[in-house]
Amino acid sequence: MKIFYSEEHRKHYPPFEVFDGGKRVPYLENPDRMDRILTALKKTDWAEFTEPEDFGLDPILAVHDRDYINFLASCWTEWLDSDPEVAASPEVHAFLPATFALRRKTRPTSSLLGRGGYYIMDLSACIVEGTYKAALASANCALSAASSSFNLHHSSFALCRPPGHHAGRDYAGGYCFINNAAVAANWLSAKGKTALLDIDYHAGNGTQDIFYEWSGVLTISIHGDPDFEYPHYVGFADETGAGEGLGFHKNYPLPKGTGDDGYLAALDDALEMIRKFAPGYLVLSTGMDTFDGDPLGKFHITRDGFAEIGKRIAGLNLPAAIIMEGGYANEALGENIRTLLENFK
Ligand code: SP5
Ligand code: ZN
Repeated sequence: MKIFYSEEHRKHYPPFEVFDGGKRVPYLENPDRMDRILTALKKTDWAEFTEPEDFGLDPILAVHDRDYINFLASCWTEWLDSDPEVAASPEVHAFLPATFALRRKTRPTSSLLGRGGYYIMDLSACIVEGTYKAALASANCALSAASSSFNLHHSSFALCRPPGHHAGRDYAGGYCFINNAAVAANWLSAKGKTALLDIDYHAGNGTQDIFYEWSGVLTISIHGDPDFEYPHYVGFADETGAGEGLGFHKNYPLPKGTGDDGYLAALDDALEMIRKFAPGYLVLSTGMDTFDGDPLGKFHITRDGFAEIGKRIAGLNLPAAIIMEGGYANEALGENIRTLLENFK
């Protein structure tokens, strides 16, 4: 199986994020996550590591706002220029605005912090020097997997970092900057009918927003109920698409403590919906933060659970572009991913 991977992610390593209550903690979405997965996959005899191709900006701009992407591209150098002393201090060393845009008709104002509050939805999408290049390389990994699904009619894995499913058309959030899975699904949808299934623990709010009013991609997300879990405001069961997209989005909000059985029941329902849609391609937003003991999750999926989840999804028999999203139990992450991927090789 082809594994699309770029070393470009390493310089996207913000030193901290801010948790609820204001607690500053080391950035959980860290390069070590990739090292754990690389180590596990290198032990197999089927992982074929490949550099991503460069697809340019067009397929990214097909799902993202141009001004937002320009903001990501220049944010770090503008931040350094605007206040070199603050920006370079070891206490700060990340771009993280402290003001948020209100839910009224609003606009990105011209100052950097005005654009930051407008384009970033929370305190876990810190921008540092390497962020934009890492995000582009990550999107190219996803596009390479999509292109491989199309050309080889076989599944492949995009080892994306930073992840993408919380990023919307014009916003970053939840460690995500460019919505890799949405970029890949949109690209694939021009080749054939495409379904996107999101199995990250958190609702795929960005993906939902991007495709909400369009019937071209069926989007489904299985996740912790937003009634108690991040991203808090998106991912409810009654959100099923709008306009032309009505009926082409489905959420499965699940309770705290969900284990293998409860999860697999929701998954079977989702797979049935995908079968009825009869796509030619599948994009799988793959978060491993549903794992029992993940520091950000409240589900109890076991390793055997991941084997079964992988087996059932692979049973769709579709060329899948498997896109890495979250998963923060680093010690278990590599083996969890290997267990899931075994089914698609
Ligand atoms: C891609 C992905 O999985 N992004 C998740 C981003 C979640 N960020 C919200 C952090 C909320 C922190 N809550 C702390 C609970 C620690 N026990
Ligand atoms: Zn997640």
